[in-house]
Amino acid sequence: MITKAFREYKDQDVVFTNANEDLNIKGIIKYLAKRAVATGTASEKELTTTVMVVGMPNVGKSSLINSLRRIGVKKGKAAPTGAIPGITRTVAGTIKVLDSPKVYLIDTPGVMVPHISDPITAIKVALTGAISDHLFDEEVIADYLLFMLNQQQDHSYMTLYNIKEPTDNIHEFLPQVAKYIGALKRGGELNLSAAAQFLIKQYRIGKLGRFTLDDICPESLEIFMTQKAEEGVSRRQQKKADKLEERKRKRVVFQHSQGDSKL
Ligand SMILES: Nc1nc2c(ncn2[C@@H]2O[C@H](COP(=O)(O)OP(=O)(O)OP(=O)(O)O)[C@@H](O)[C@H]2O)c(=O)[nH]1
Ligand SMILES: [Mg+2]
Repeated sequence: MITKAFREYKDQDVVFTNANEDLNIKGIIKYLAKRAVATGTASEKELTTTVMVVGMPNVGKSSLINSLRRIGVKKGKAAPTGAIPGITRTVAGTIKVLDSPKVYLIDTPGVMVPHISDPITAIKVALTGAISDHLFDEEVIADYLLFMLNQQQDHSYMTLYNIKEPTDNIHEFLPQVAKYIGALKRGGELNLSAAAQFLIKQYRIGKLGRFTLDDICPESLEIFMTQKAEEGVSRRQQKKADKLEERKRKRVVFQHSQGDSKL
């Protein structure tokens, strides 16, 4: 369904993968190999391609490279990976993932959009782990997660955490989870922040079900892209207006200082 939505939206090539299970890795290698072109001298020509792997932080770029290398050239981990954003810090050369044709990948540090105007989008980005956990309020993120679960009528949290009835109140929900996992502060008070962090982690490892936070269909992709384009235009217009204002202000200051010097 999601693959279809992306394919239908501007004919993009999309493939779902799982670096832990090497899912569709051979298919990606074949796809890359097809892009190899002849390089080198006339006597020593070889087919080769170099591809840069880009994306938001912590989405699995380096893990994908390692997975491609494991299958393609049967070699071990070449790119460092980890469950927090910002593991890859620099662009450090190429990594070979196939010998013939030669396919090289370039791992890159995750890139975050400079500004997220929509607070819900910001919460979704935080929930998926693209922003460092200390930069947001975990209880707000857990509240959104509870909302998403309820919206899908997925009340499996009741059996998972021994909760008697469905709730949409995070202030009722978190204490029950904290109790269930035994998250206590010194002095015996329930540690709600630890309960929220626990839930976020459970979501990220798929224990609360596997679902996308965005509604993905060709229509919603179209709406999203149009909104982004409009936001881009209005930001550019705002920047222009700010520059003009700044120039005007400088001119006034300059005229004042000229006037002052005549006194
Ligand atoms: N379940 C699952 N976990 C994955 C997959 N790919 C990566 N991970 C996990 O996601 C976390 C981030 O993986 P990385 O490969 O370091 O992500 P990255 O995009 O290179 O991150 P940065 O270098 O910080 O931008 C790690 O804990 C991986 O084990 C996947 O396909 N499935
Ligand atoms: Mg990385």
